[in-house]
Amino acid sequence: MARLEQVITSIVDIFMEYADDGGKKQQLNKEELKKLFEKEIQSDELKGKINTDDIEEAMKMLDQNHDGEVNFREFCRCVSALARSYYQSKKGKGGKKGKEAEPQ
Ligand SMILES: [Ca+2]
Repeated sequence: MARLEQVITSIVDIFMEYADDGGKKQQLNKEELKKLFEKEIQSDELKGKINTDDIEEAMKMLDQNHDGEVNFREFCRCVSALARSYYQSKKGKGGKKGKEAEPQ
């Protein structure tokens, strides 16, 4: 499978695996979200972006429709936010400052 396809199917598979773990299906509750972050995010760089110690806070940020759980749409938002912040940090590190003056 091509790399991007792997990523896309992984996002879906990971969500479904943890969402169906227990409780309501197709939704991540607090315990499932915590387990997912702990097991599926290992690098310090990305770990630093999510406060896994304070899952209440993480849930509050991700739970856009305030039903107390994270649905697939909310999970995707989280993944893309992580990707964006990883991109920003990578770009900042290797990039030549001054050459690309991008408005924030
Ligand atoms: Ca929700």
